[in-house]
Amino acid sequence: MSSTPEQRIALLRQSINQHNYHYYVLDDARVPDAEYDRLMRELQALESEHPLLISADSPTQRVGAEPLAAFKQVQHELPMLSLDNAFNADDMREFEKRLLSRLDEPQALSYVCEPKLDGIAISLLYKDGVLQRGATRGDGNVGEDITHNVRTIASIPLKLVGDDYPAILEVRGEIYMPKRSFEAYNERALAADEKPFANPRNAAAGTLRQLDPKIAAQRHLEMCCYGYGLITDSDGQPLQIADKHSEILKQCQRWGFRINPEMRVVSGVAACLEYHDYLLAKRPELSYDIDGIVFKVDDVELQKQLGFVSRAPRWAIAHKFPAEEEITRLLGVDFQVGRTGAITPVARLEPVFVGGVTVSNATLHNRDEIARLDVRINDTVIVRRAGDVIPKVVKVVLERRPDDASLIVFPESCPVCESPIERVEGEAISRCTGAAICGAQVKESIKHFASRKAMDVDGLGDKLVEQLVDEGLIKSVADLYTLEVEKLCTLERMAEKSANNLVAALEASKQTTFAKFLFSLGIREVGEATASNLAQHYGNLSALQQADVESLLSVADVGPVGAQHVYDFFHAPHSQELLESLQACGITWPDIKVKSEAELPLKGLTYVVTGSLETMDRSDAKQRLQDLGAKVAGSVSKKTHCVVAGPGAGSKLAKAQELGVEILDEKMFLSLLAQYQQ
Ligand code: JCF
Repeated sequence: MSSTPEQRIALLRQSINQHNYHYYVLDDARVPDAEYDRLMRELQALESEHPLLISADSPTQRVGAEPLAAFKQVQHELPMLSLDNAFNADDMREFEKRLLSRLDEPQALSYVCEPKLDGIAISLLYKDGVLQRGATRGDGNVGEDITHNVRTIASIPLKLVGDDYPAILEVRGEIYMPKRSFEAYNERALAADEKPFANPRNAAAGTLRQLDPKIAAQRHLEMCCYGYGLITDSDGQPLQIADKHSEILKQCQRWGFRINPEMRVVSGVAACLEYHDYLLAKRPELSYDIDGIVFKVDDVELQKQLGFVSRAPRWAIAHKFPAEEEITRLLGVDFQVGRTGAITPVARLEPVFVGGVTVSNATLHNRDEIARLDVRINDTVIVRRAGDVIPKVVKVVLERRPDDASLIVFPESCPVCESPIERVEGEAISRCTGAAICGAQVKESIKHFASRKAMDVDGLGDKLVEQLVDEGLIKSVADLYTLEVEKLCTLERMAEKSANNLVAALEASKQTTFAKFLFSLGIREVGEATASNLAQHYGNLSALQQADVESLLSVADVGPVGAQHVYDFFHAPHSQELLESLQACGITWPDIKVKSEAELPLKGLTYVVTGSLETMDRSDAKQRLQDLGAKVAGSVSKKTHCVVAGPGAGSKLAKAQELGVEILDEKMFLSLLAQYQQ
């Protein structure tokens, strides 16, 4: 039985909306991207054949509006509220005390807890289930109409799900840019010589402020629902859809909105404080920026009794986290020399409390970054410290630039050894060319050599390495093994016991593994994982020393740049000397039995793994392929032999289809592995 175009269009819209809901609201994709794309293409084709059947709430109509000339002002149906702040546990206890003193009966209070998203507050208006407009908060009464941009956001329903929605529904929430999308955006902006955003919040605000909706459609924004405004039936009578705030939000989720998966209902202020600590610890792992926790009395009847003070409800509070951005002054810039000679400009700051610690240094990355920020000494700057990430200067407050602000001069020669500083064409990094004669590079390579994941010399910390080099006791890593207790005891603050311990630790470090030894050499582009892959591949040092670039390129995770660095290292005369002297000191490791050709059936083949797999995570899949000798690459190209694609695979799968590369789904992949099971 065939259906009419109307029926087919309705069916397609319904399934696409359902897939969107599972994907964007429930985070639980129902169909592979390819299937979704097919439905979307079929709908687009039908609609272009029958343009009269196009409706504004069709999933094809998210983009396509013409750019606006200016923003319209809109009056919210009910005002958008703000939140009172708490900054510590005492403020929170005060909050609960205030609540209890206003309520008639003593009682245990239940609170809805949720992360406070650091984005842009918005209000969405639905009439008869169809999105009419989206507006910014503005002054709480009047905001700006951003409907054209809001329509491009996939987690905002154009039409509500189900058929039990009210005639009028005003939904409140936060629009934000996930951290990863923000980073990806900035990377692209920098590569295209465009201005990056200082943080995800600015990125969201800057995107919503665009008059042309195509821009918002290209950037990845999300919306999370946390409240509601006016809700009425078809006679305009206010409706109360549930008697708990948390239940109302769950109903909003059924209507198609995303609510925060971290949301909880807890009882009493002590549990609120526990939730605060839980989320503060989890903050770095969240995929979005938050600046605190919002607590709301869950009982709608109690909310009504408590009421408002001006624009802020008495029944809600934001417990703010320590700010991740602060304002301070740039006192000067030092230039640090790293292990490979890379010169990093480091901002010396007037100490400031940010991200939970006092910060007095922040990275300025490189010469281009200084130019991009247009930062000068004595400028007022914004520093950011998020999680355990190194603090960085993200912005200059130009309005506060003093008359005596002076330009930062990037040095021409190394501040430590005075060798010329060189910048390779097309690279952002400038490097000291001093290598082994540069004291800074020597110190950093010894620190690296002794570190835990390298030779693991217990007790040989950064400070001690600096002391040993400064006092002339060592000049290179090999000298470490000539250290004697007597000489060590001449160092300041070095007792005989510590000296004995250090010599014993050096002795113990001589028994190592091939991978750790390779990593400790500090070859450019050879991190822990690559060192381990090289060790597995070649099994012993002389095989690796004899490898040519082409052979190195067949090692997992080794690209052209890395291969060249490894080759150059083993062919430099001083490296030969170094390797010989280290082995002469007694450093040994067991050679690794290299797998035979028969054990590496996928040798010479390049795989790409994309999307999510059900039976294992991507890194396991990668390891299994590598164990069989395959090289696993991060992107699809002409050189790719095969792509393993799970649900949610996107552009990599499309590229593979375009290039005609073989594609395996999870089932086929598992049978491939089974075929080679030893
Ligand atoms: O996530 C937020 N930024 C957020 C802001 C969450 C909330 O529950 C809010 C809010 C602003 C006002 N609630 C109100 C009443």
